[in-house]
Amino acid sequence: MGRTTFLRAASLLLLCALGGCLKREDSARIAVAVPLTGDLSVEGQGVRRAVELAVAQARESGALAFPIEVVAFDDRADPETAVKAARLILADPRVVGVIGHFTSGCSIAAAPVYAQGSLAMLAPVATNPRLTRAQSEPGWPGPRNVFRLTTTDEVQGAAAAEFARYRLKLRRFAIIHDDTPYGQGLSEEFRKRFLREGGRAVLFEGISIGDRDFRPLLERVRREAPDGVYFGGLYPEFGLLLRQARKLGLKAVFIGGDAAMTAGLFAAAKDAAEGVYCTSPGGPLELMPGAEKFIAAYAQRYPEAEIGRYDCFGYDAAGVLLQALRHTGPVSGPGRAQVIEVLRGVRHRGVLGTTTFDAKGDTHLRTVGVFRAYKGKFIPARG
Ligand code: ABU
Repeated sequence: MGRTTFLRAASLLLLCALGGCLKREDSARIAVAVPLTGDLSVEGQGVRRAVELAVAQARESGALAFPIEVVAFDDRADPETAVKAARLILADPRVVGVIGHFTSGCSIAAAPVYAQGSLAMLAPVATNPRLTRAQSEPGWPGPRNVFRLTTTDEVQGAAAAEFARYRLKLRRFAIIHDDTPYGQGLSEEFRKRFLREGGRAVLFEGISIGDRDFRPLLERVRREAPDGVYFGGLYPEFGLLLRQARKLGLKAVFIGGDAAMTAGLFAAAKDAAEGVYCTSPGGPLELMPGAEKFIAAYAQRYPEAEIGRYDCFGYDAAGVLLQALRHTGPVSGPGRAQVIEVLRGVRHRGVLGTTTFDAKGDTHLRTVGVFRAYKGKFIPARG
């Protein structure tokens, strides 16, 4: 037994000792907490389906020696609702881990609730760096329980800035964000790297989720005549902004982040989406190491559903958690901390590649792809 494995085993024994005689359940539940209604429901439902697929496969293969089921919670992409859902999840003694939340705002709000009950949280797609950083700060109310399957906006924002500066050779950008932890954080990361690479930010401005009229802001953008506009936010606002920008005759190149890169963008922006660039952690699904089997299994189980950009992250989050549960069994109460301990050293080969976590809880997989909207689809961008 290596030193690390020995230390991990020793700390598990200590946890068991501290927890006294740990109560064991006969069965386990994995909670998935994502938006199941509202603008982001297409993405949330996709993640839920992917988690259910992974759990069904584990059940069917006999990989687990106990019954397991998925329970889904709708956080409506709203941080307050997410906290309420987190409290319900924590109160269920059969829940051994949670996959969620979808947005960074919900994830950041709910993570300390799960920490209070030593419940592992696997965030499939929330990209704000603060999510994992917060758990190393003083006052965190439990163990470091957050693990993230996607790379962060530090990486994504920098990738977009380098693409803009060196591939597109653009120098002046207007930057607009949606005032959420995700949108603002991503925009700040873009700006930081863009300035470092010799670019200029001629405007940095927030809008609000639900805004419908961007024309006064776009008039200001037009007066600045930037080469590009960077948008940090979700697809409904980005789609509307694109339409209004094109109507005003703005010729700038538009770049968005992963949450803009959805089928919903084409519905919201119509023709104005054409030529827009977006970054997305993980690169194209088809080129991911475990894509082929995943795509086939997904199509077989959900013949009516189109596979979404984020589903592979939900699927691998479930795979990682299931792998940990093979070691811990269906724990509850203080025993939930055992799942966290095992996750720290997990090594899971999934669709995204081989997931392992750094000391912060972030994945070591840091690929970011750049895509371009072309005839109603996103295709890998050449620059
Ligand atoms: N990164 C995709 C989901 C949006 C967010 O992080 O809030």
